[in-house]
Amino acid sequence: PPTKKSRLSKGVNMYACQNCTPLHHFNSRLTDALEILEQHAFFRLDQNAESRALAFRRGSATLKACPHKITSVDSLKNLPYIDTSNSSKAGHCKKVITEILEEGFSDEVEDIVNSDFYKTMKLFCGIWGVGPSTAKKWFDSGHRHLNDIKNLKLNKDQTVGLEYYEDLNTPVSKDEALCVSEIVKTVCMEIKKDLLVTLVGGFRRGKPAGHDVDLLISHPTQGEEKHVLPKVMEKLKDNFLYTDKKMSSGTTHPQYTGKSSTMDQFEKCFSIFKLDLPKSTKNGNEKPWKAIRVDLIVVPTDQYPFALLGWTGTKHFEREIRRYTKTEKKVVLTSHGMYTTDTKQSIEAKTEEEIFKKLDLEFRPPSERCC
Ligand code: DGT
Ligand code: MG
Repeated sequence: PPTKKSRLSKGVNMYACQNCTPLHHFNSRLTDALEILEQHAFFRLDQNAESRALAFRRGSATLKACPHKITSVDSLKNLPYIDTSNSSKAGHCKKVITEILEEGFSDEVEDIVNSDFYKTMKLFCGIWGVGPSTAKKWFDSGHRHLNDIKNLKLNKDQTVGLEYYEDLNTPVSKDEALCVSEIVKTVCMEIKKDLLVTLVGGFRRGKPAGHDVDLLISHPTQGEEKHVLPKVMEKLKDNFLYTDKKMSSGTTHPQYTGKSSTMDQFEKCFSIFKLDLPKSTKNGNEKPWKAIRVDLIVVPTDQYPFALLGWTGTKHFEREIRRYTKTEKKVVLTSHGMYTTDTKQSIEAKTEEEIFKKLDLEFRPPSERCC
């Protein structure tokens, strides 16, 4: 079982993967503020940007897991990553939460939201293929509008990201995601009738809208998934506005995959999909389709439960379950599998439930991983 240290009072645990974090919770006013601070820290790219951003995200995750509305500073006591007696880094979270509870707003958050820097960074980071470092470079050169960017040297992703900026920054509805999923399923069935297409990411957690559609493609027989992706892409070529295929490195054993927790070695395709809109949503001057970001990830069946867990998110949930696993269990968990850190012994699992069980974690269905 988790060590005593990792279990704190009020039912909120230290590792977000131990908590029940539903999509709808009681403290969104506070978590919205902390997530603005998180994003701002991430945008600034200064020395401790990452750990500062993480401190805000951890505070936010704690509040999301609170089974009640926080209405007083007193009730922050013992909350992980917020109560200062547990960590010095929690001080900033507590200060902002206190301001909002007592004044109704936080000057710091208001100043950030209204700043040229934050608004511009959000605008530029909304371009597919643009991260904070490129956005900041443009900001520092004096650029403030999308029009300023059009004549700069852009890579392929950024060029299409800019071209479809409006569509790609309009949330993808659950219906649209299901539509894309059905189209992909249909062509997969034509290739091999047992191919399995699974909608993962935020939609699997129950989000009503998202920024993209994440689909796992697998086959119940090991090896039958090989060579499928090029065929899927060929059959869908009229549905794609853009594709960026990533080859599998071939070394998908968890021991040999990269260090980064967000990268994996599956064969995959990052694409922009052209989804025809139903007649009822078309109006006269609008184009009859919508550009949607779609990721197709091909997963061998023996790694499927790990890929399912890894691609269901949230990003913070993934970071936390890997941190818990490494610290508390001395096990490395990736989207490919898990193994013990000392003897490098692989630990098998056939389902997500089995992964949680082998890690001595209470099972959290996708709808409770919204941290
Ligand atoms: P969204 O799309 O904004 O509504 O929210 P999500 O949760 O679907 O976020 P998304 O699509 O960025 O990522 C879904 C999950 O998949 C997330 O937990 C992280 C994981 N993921 C995303 N990209 C990669 C990747 O390149 N490699 C790996 N291993 N995982 C990834
Ligand atoms: Mg997604």
